[in-house]
Formats: sequence, structure tokens, C-alpha cells
Amino acid sequence: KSSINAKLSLIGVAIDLGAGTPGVSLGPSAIRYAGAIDKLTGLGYEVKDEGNIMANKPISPKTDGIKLNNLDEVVRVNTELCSKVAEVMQEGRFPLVMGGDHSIAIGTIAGVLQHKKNLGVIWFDAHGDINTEETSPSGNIHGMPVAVSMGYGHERLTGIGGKDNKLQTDKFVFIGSRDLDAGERKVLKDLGVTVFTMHEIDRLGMTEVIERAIKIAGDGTDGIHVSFDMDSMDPIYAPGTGTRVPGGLTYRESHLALEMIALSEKLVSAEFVEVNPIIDNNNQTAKAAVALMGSLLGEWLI
Ligand code: EXY
Ligand code: MN
Ligand code: MN
Ligand code: MN
Repeated sequence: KSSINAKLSLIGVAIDLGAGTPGVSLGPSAIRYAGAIDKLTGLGYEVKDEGNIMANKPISPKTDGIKLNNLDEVVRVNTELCSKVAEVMQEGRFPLVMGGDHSIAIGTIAGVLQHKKNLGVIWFDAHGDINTEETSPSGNIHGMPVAVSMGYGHERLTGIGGKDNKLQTDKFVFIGSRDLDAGERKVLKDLGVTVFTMHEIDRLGMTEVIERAIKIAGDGTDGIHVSFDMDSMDPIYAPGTGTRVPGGLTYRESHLALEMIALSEKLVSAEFVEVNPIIDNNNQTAKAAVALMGSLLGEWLI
């Protein structure tokens, strides 16, 4: 078994209001049907299913004069998630969050930061998710959680979990990037965030990339949070996701990365997001997420 807490809480967040494509709110159910609880229990964890935090359909999708889609409800859900994650960790349990669209990283990370002030993050994603209202091409908040968690963006979002509980940009690592907006490229450069694009993974190999990532996010921090967007994988392995981009991580590259994070013994929290069963093929993407949970939580250790 890996070194993480033997007690684990599974938290579903049934929201698609941060995304442009509907259906990802059904992700937590799809992941449960794919066997998440049996998998984790079988690994020896004492699993508590905390159920789902539910988003409501917004009465007014846009707040006047604001370019952020569904801001009110995204703020409400993430505020609740932040409290839930903090409460679970207070009880000495490992929070494993299932999305839902990637806007939920705002609440997950804000909750973890209540206990781990100096948190490192490894963010698996085809995208940068570091837009703000000013740079976003879509107004979709799932393209913004990295910016928010670093303290940039609308104050109702950055206020979740407290204005001063934010990530350090030099302890944050992206893996799998291949669709960055022009505004995101500039911000990433200005902030000096480490980005391992698919180009670096091809050239260096995942072993080298993940070793470097663990060093950056894990050395001198209180631990590592893994935020895994299913669109980081190649659409061949994860077709059920709203923003597919070809040329992604292979099945083994993604598993190898998570296995090496497990070996580092620095993992403190994790989330798997953007599983959309409506556009999936026989729940393949949820099954892939459950298999990845196994790798992150030490299934392969003998
Ligand atoms: N960069 C684009 C936007 O901000 O609208 C697309 C974002 C997709 C975000 C996905 C979940 O990682
Ligand atoms: Mn994402
Ligand atoms: Mn993405
Ligand atoms: Mn794009």
C-alpha cells in the first residue's frame, strides 16, 4: 500500500456549470458505476462515500456585466466543497474528489490549503486553466481554476477559502499541455510556472518529467495535490470528456506518472475531473479514471 492515509473520503461534485458542454455533472455517478468504491476498498482503504455536492440549474445564467458563466452557482458549490474537503482532512481522512468540471479544483485546493499552507500541485491537463475574465475566450470557469488558486481572477472566486490561502507559483507543475490560449502563454511565462508540454514528454520521457515534477511540487512543501483532468490523456483512452485534444498522454504514461507520485509518499489529496458519460463510449472514461485512482493509491505495489 502507498503511504497515504488509510482512511479515505470520496467526494462527488455534480456540476457542469463551469464547462461549455453539459453532462460532466454526471461524472461522479459514472465513476461510482465504474467501480471506484470496490477498487479502493479492495486496496485496503477504509472508504467513506460522502455523496455528491449538487449544483442547481442557475436561475439567471449570467450575472449582469460579468463575463463569467454561472458565477453565482460555481461560487456556491466551490464554497461548499472547500468546507467539505477541510472537514474531511480535519477528521484525518484523505480527500479524493470526483468531478464534475474542472472549476471544482477551486474548492478542492482552497479546502486542502486550510491544512497544508505550503502546497505543491501537479496538474495533468491538455489545457492551462489559467485564464481570467480578461483573457478567457469562453467565459467558462473550468478554464480558470489555476489562476484563481494562485490569487488571480474575480474576487468572489479568489475569496473562497480566504484571500491569503493561495498557491505558490513556483511549486506548481503542469503535465500534458497542448492547447494553451495566447493569454495563458503570456501569464505562464510572466509567472514562471513550470510547464511540461507533450513536447517535453516526447523528448524526455515521462520518467524524467515526473521525477522533475515531484521535485518541484514536493521538495520543501507540505505535500502534493494531484489534479487530474481526463483530457490530459489521449482521446483514444478518454473519449468521454468535453474538450478533447489529440496527441495526449498514453495509457501507460499517465499510469506511470501516478505510480511514481504514489512512490514519492508526498500525496495529500487528489481529484479526477471532466468525466462526461453523455459523450462517452460505454463508460470508458470513468473506467479509466478508476484505474488511474488505483495507480495513484498504490494498487501496483507488491
Ligand atoms: N482554454 C479554454 C477556455 O478557457 O475556454 C478551454 C478550457 C478548457 C478547460 C478544460 C477543462 O480543462
Ligand atoms: Mn482542466
Ligand atoms: Mn482540460
Ligand atoms: Mn483552445
